[in-house]
Amino acid sequence: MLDSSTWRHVFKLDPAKALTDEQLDQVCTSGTDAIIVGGTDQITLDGVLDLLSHIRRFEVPVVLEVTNKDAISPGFDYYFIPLVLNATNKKWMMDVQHEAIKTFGPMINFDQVSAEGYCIMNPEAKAYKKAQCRLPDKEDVIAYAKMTEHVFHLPFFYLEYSGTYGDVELLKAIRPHLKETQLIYGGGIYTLADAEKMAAYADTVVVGNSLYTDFKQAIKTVQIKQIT
Ligand code: 1GP
Repeated sequence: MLDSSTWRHVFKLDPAKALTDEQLDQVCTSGTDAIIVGGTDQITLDGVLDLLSHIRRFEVPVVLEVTNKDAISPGFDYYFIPLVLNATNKKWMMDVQHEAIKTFGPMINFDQVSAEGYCIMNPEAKAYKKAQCRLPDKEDVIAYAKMTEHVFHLPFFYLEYSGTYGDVELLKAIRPHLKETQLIYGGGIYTLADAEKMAAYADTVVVGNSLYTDFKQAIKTVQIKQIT
């Protein structure tokens, strides 16, 4: 069974984007708690397998965040299924996941599968547009967090600002409402200081895009594990 409760820092790698082999080695040996492979656009099985074959040579746990059922592969430690809570199109809360379980059900080891309650907060993010999200206010977000913990009993609530740095006050407001469900923050973390601010309230911070734009700074964000 997955024990992610101690994960403070996670890198997210996008199969549609490129790092050098040397950079990938550095990500895998950085001391991050896990690597999530995931993205929104142009996620192909080839891209997923390329990353998996590289990361698998290291000990770090590797997770596939399932966004395209045609790019699902065995060989990951865990599979995270995003349920987009603020999607107005039910397809992204229920239907794509249903289709994937229907197709792959007989092959799935459900001990490796966890659902993430996603709340996408950046209207410019590809995932926001794709899932036709509605922008929730603070009370809405807190209600989503409570539903995630008390109604759906999901292991993760993911406050997703993908591509932009989010509102730390909102994260702070969510914090007291989640005791069992792990609070994940992701979006616009470029520096250790960015990571530190969010890690004050999030159980886990996710660093993605900055690996592709400012690798040196991004890799240093792992140091929050020592200082928080
Ligand atoms: C994306 O939350 C992650 O799903 C990380 O966001 O790419 O903006 O770092 P960034």
